[in-house]
Amino acid sequence: MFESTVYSKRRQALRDKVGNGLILILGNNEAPANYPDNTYKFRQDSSFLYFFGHAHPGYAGILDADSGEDYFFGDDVTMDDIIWMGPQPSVKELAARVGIDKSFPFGKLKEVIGKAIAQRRKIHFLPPYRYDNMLLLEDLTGIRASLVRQHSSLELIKAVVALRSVKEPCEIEEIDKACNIGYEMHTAAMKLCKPGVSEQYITGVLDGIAASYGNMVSFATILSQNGQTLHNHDHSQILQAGRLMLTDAGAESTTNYCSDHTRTIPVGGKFTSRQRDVYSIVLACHDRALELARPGITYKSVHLEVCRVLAQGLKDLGLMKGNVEDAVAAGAHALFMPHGLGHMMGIDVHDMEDLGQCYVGYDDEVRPSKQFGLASLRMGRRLQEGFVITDEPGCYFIPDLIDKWRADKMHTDFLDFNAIDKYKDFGGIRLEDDILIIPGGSRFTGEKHIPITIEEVEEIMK
Ligand SMILES: [Mn+2]
Repeated sequence: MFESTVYSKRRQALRDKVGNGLILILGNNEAPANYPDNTYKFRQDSSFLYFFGHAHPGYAGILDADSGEDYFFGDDVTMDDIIWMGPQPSVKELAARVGIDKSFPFGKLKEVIGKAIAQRRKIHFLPPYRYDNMLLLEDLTGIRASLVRQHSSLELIKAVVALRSVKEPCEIEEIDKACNIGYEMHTAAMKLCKPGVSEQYITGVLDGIAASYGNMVSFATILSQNGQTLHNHDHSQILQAGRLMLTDAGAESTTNYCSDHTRTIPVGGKFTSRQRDVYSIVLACHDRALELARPGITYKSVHLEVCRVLAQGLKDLGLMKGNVEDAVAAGAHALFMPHGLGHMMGIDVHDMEDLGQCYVGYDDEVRPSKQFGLASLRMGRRLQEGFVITDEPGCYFIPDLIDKWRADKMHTDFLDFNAIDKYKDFGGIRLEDDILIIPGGSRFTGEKHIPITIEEVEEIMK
């Protein structure tokens, strides 16, 4: 946790932005896995962490934008809890640690909300993504659980996005720590990536590293020889010489700040010449984004420039043809890169995705696209100092997609399907780093940069 003033200042800024009414921020609760007492590892709601700090289940907070007061709700532990879990701080103490002097039992929440509704005051809440909180909101507001998401407050969503998008120095320090764990994970994967080793074993080692240095992985690890499947969670393969292994993995710091890196490396430690060709193109894309990312530029324009680098590289390789600018405008390159260049990162690996991607990555100026590929760009708007985003271009050969586009005669002016067919056994390459936007440019987050050039990767895998 940070100093209590960090949270007091954030809540004051939120009250100022929202202006009036009650702002209700719900924490998360335990989620049973296979019976009530055997739960998934607990993860607090990220907005609750941001404004109320505490990473334990069973709490809620209210900010009164009219009176300027904040309330913290939760139940003190019983003797039975102490016997099983040990002594715990009182709710009053927890509230004080985040600068709040008014704390109440959880049951009081309904009374406070009910009174405000009776007074016709606006109740602002964020769109819930857990079903128990949808049911709680139904109980508190009278809005049916299936409809509560639609009644979430757009003013509150926009205010939270505005605050959480720009990272404070104390947050950047935590993201750097998460990235340091990411370095340990990815360099371990590079050392283990040998023929005969199972994907599952390396995945397990990485998950263990995340848990041993910090909190846990920031999302389910993607690790596969079949890197052409973008989010491949199947780890059933045994590594084979000549294949590539794609690892997209990250960690959470002890305060739940995230990292998210991807590397694609040759099983056994030496790239083939065909792998070098494609890898060099993706690396050029990655580096181009770094050159361009700075305050004031839209990330959509960076994405499109990266797509032009990709298309030019694939044209030089004989897989694409025609005018590169036109090919990218038409979306032909999306056969090879059907996803976006990156997303925001913070207390969530896809930061604030629960609040709505159109509010996090887009605004009145930059609107989401419906074009295949570009539609998957999570972050399009103008970059600001203090944003933390990912730079993650890729190049994939997805046999089913290639066959479909060929059959549908898609973009035949720009794609040479006879040449592309020869790459259907290639797999996929993605390279991802996390960057902080600083005056005039960007910097990598974390102390050490995970090997990324062909020389660096082959060196560490020796
Ligand atoms: Mn990512």
